[in-house]
Amino acid sequence: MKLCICGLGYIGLPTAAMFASHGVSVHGVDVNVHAVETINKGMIHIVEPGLGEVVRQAVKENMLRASTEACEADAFIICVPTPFKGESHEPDLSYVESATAEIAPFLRKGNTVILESTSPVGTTERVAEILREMRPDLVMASENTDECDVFIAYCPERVLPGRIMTELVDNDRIVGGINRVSADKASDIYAVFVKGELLRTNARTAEMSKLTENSFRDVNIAFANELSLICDRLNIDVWELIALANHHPRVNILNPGPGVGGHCIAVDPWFIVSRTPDLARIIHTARLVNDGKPEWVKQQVRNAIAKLNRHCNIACLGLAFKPDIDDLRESPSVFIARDLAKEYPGCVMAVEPNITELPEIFDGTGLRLVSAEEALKADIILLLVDHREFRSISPDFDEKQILIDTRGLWRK
Ligand code: SAJ
Repeated sequence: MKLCICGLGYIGLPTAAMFASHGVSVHGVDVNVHAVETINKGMIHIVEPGLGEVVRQAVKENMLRASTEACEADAFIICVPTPFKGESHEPDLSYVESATAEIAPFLRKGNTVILESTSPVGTTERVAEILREMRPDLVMASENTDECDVFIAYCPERVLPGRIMTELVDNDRIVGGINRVSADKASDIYAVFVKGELLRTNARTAEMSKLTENSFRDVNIAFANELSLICDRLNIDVWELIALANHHPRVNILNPGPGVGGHCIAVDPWFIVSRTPDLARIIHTARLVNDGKPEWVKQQVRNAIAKLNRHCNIACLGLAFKPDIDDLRESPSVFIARDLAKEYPGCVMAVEPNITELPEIFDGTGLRLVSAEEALKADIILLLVDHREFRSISPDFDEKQILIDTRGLWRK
């Protein structure tokens, strides 16, 4: 089998490498020339445990190569980003549409096209429509009939960054066909390496299921974040409260934090909200609660400065969007540290054990990257990420210091 995979990012490249290491000849496509060149040297342009070795081996054995252009294949997988557009939170499908247009000229009778990108409901049908317009010579899959030349399906990924190489193999997967035969064809393709169950359904249900999984988590984190605000007002330790409530056999509350980061949980719920704004009330409110948390954390810092009533320095512990990773993208901790550094010039430092250099977003803010040891001497200590390096410390603060612990790590 020969596969053409469009988009060689956090999902596309591991998927390409996984197929290639299971005997499938993979042609990867990306618009990023640096990514293409790096992969063709047998190296990787992203950080993911275990990925580098699989890519190196696959390239060496000539099973994986990258290019800026698509080519003929038996099946095509689209793994490009689907961000939202600014303040309106409308999904931006331009990458999916251009990847679809890119593969259209190479399609042949008997091919399968799979969309993996997280997408609003109806996007797989939109892919089919574009292909139908561009290739009137082929019968594209359509609902209610299994008669077609090209099979089209939606198959979302559910892997957790940091564990992608194992979760790709072990997780159950949803395979949603435009018609039944498309689900069967796509399922056969993933069966090459997936050991989890391959659960067949239609494309719309598969699209909604991806959005539902991440919205479920967002809503549950929002519940924990809302509790943290309520408990602060009522002078109750939210961590103790949650631990006690979770002793109930049917209660399982998640952890409050400084907000929700990353590219998935803070984005995907908007795809439901933008399609059904009048109905998605809890999902919408959860987004607002989680997006509002960084501002509340900054206010805690301002309150602490007012309480100390002197010139203060502030140490932000952790910048990544979650513990034990180096990924700073869309991290609430980054936004909090950046805004504080602008508000209190020269007074803010940060500790991030997983990076050696601050990203561009901090340019001109004067924020300093320091050791944990130095940070723990600051007047205000703002714990933002419960990295393992911080978990192993038991700090001893004096009464002149104020600890703001957004993760409940060092509470008394
Ligand atoms: N967070 C909390 N409290 C919690 C749990 C998480 O504040 O109790 C925060 C984290 O600190 C982080 C954010 O939520 O800022 C998201 O982290 P995460 O670990 O919940 O999820 P992601 O974004 O790394 O990966 C999610 C996963 N989805 C679900 O667990 C439902 C993953 O399986 C998906 O494949 C991934 O999104 C994706 O690509 O969609």
